[in-house]
Amino acid sequence: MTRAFVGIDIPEHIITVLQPVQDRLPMGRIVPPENLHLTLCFLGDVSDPALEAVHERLSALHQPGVDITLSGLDWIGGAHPRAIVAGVVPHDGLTALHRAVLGACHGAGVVVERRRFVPHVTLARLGKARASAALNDVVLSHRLTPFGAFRAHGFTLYQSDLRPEGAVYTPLASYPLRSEAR
Ligand code: 2AM
Repeated sequence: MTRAFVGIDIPEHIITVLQPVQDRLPMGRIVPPENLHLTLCFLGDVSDPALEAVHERLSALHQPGVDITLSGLDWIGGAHPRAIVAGVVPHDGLTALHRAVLGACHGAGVVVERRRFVPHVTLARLGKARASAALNDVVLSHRLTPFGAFRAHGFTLYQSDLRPEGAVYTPLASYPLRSEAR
């Protein structure tokens, strides 16, 4: 079985903006720069044949490239936040890409958790710790901070290995997005 997810890489010029913000967070496990990404679909543990079927379906997608704008810090996880994230400005193109990837996974027979798609880039994980007042202050002070924009020209199928020292994400395959809308 392979723990897998589909996501979009964050380019260097955005990581450069996000890192000083991560440095200001007074608590939480900071996501290292090489792990920063926008999840399109979390597959969980999938068998090798299912992963191959997902790969085939993702290869067959012909979605256009998507403009992604990151703005504002936020908590996710409801009443007991589990992570601090950079928000992603809602965009029809991104929603359409998410739906297409979800459809590819379903088509491959992978049962994907039904969660509302709230695109974000996780910057730090809190685990079971309660957010401190100092953390709340930093998040509030960056509520509306723009973190930049980029055009996603592709997306990636990742293997995720959970290790005591943190998750290791290994790209298994990358899929281009069309450079112009049809
Ligand atoms: P998160 O950043 O909001 O935690 C790899 O684990 C990626 O898949 C993470 O970006 C994570 O989102 C996302 N993901 C979505 N659902 C998940 C789940 N049930 N378990 C673990 N990761 C999940």
